Amino acid sequence: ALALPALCAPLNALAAPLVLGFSQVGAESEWRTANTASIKAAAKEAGITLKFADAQQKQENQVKAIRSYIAQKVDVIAFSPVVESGWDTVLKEAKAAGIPVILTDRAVKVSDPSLYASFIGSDFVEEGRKAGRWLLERAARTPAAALNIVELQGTVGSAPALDRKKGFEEVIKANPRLQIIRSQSGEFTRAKGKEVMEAFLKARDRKIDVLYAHNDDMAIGAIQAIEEAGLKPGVDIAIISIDGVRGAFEAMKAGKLNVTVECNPLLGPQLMQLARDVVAGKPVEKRITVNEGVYPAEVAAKELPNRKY
Ligand code: GZL
Repeated sequence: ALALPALCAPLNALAAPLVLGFSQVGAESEWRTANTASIKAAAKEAGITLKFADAQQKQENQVKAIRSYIAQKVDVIAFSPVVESGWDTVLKEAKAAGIPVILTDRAVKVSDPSLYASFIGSDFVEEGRKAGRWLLERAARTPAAALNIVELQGTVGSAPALDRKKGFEEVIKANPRLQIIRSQSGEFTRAKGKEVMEAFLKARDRKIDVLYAHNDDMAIGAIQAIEEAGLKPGVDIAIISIDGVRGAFEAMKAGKLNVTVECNPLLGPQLMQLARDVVAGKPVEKRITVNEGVYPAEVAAKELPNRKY
């Protein structure tokens, strides 16, 4: 009998590692690539077994992945919801299976907030406000009659697209000379951002003074379209974007982008700690935000070597 506890100890030490099932939006942008890398590296570092699925930006693929994690009886599920709505059913299934769910990066609109344990991600409305404040200050220095803005929105129905639009419009309404004359989704990708910007430029009825892009990848695609139209991005058309990825700092160094609002993708370590706490039944904060800055072109060259994504 004495030997038994000793025997058990090593077995306890070898207890199965925590299993986390993660459903990722896709691989649509530099931001997403950095986010995925952070999650995978942090899981390895934490000794957590990560099951990972890329949904190619389709909600039905995320629902399928979450259902497969429920069937596999993982310890905890986490996901970045591609759009805000349509999650009640599958989250109720996870709850019925007794598997806690953590939201990362983007939020959901659900009937019952107990359907998820915690949401860790940026405040997208504040990111939109920061973009608007930069433009307000610039407009105050530019005594032009009006500043016509075109907007490249993120994925239709996604929290970042809805909230970045909301925050930006809330701030720029302080200056009636600032008008959004066209707004369309570029789906957070360079290719679609370029395609939509080409269409904006072809409609020659109104001069375009400013581009507000909900992420750097669409801004970088738009920069190509602006150059192909014979205009100078960052000069003829001021460009404001969000994420703060390396490509944005390189574009600012080249004088083609005016400012990027940081949106931190490096959520991996915090997610792993949150997963452990949730599985251990520890109380966790319902809403965890990350601190983020604003980087105008003037600081790009100095800041570029410090960038982690
Ligand atoms: C923001 C994230 C957005 C990024 C885009 O947290 O959801 O999705 O801004 C990414 O680059 O595609």
